[in-house]
Amino acid sequence: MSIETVRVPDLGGAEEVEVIELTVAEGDSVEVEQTLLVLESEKATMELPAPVAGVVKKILVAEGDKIEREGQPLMEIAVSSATEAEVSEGESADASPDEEAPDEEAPDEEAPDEEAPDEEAPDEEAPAREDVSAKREAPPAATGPAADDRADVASDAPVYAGPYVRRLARELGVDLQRVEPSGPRQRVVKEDIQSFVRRRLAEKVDGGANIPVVPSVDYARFGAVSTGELTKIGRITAANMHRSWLNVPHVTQFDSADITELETFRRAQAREGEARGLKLTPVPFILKACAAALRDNPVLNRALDGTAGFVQREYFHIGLAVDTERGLLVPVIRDVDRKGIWELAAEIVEFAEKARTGKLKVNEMQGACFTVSSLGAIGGEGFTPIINTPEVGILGVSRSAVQPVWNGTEFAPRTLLPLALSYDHRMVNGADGGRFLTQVVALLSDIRTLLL
Ligand code: CAO
Repeated sequence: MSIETVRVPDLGGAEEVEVIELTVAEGDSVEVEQTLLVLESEKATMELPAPVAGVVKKILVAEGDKIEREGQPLMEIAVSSATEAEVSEGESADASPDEEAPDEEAPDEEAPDEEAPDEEAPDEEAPAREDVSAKREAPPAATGPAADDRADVASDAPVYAGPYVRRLARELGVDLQRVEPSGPRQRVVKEDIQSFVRRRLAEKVDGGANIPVVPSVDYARFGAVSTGELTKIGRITAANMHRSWLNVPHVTQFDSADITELETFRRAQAREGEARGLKLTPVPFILKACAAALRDNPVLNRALDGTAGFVQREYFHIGLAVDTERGLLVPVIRDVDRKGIWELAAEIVEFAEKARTGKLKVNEMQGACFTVSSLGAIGGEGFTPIINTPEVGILGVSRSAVQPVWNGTEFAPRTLLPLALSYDHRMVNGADGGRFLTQVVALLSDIRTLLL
């Protein structure tokens, strides 16, 4: 019997080489070419095959050890005389035993017992091997470029990968469970991560998720121009609107409320308004009607939570869009359902003033369930407001106008208020939206019901 020392081979200049897996234990019998251990550098993972058959006598390194130099002894294999005779016979027949062991003779099939040390080694004995120790499930049949997406693999399936590959995956945000391994013994190697990332990036482009770029135009070619910059509020609004436009499938539904009686009542409050130092506009009535409709149509008072859930709010805070010189601001009027018309009117004036003088606090613009955007004082017959996502609804109010309405016997002059409800069709169905808007219309058309 003689002792064969297995040494670190020529590493081709690789640095920071580490022993990432020992596939045999002391006392194991090994065949020629059977994998003894796996080394990994930043460039590659390599298996070290047994140069001779015999019994592993001594293992001189542990998993996680850094390789110091080429030629460093790694393992000692006791070679029996019978085996030695075989080896020398083989050597005399062909001086290159390496080439005699083609890939098809993979030791996995040849010596299943020796090749399954992982099951024999409990995790407690080799915690560092936890991620590489269990046998990996056979990968699904590769079917081309998309086969890397292993969404079907159980998330707790063990993954064979060394520390460098794991670090690379972490840095790139790649879930190793989803990467198809191509390395030896179902090992994920650096190239697998790279091609995974390449494919995902290509998918993004092919999948149309990228937005075509609007070409820039030299407007000065066509006449005099000047340039300017968006205000900070303008930039934030632009980003929010873009996000909502891209994410939310908007539906906008239109109706008109007959506010003839509301207007008569409102005008009758002029003296009371003077006494309070307030002007009563249609907006507080609209807020009040929305709070009642949110209460009765709770789906509009939800927020989507991820793709499968929602949050049902039990409070009724409503944002009110305020036009300011610096841009659009949306203060939030809290607990609209519990406040009276005058109280709401006072808050609107206070918030509009704060918004226009830059005094709104951040928390006064948070927590809305729904938004009202009124262009009534400005004009227009209708517009399609963009939802302030993650809210699921917004009411756009346009300018009321006196119009002839058929009352069954004749046309009568009535004041009609055009309303447009935009809703997030992922959460709100047309029927929900229809019921909500119909209720708002009914409440504004008969304001006595608002008191109920
Ligand atoms: N139809 C007809 N007249 C209306 C009306 C309507 N729907 N809504 C308000 N008015 C009248 C008011 O009654 C008032 O007239 P009087 O002085 O004769 O009474 C006048 O318009 C001015 O109202 P106001 O603007 O001072 O107050 P308001 O309560 O109507 O609105 C606020 C308050 C803060 C909503 C408003 O000032 C504002 O900023 N609106 C713009 C919101 C906006 O920009 N939305 C778009 C967002 S998306 O880009």
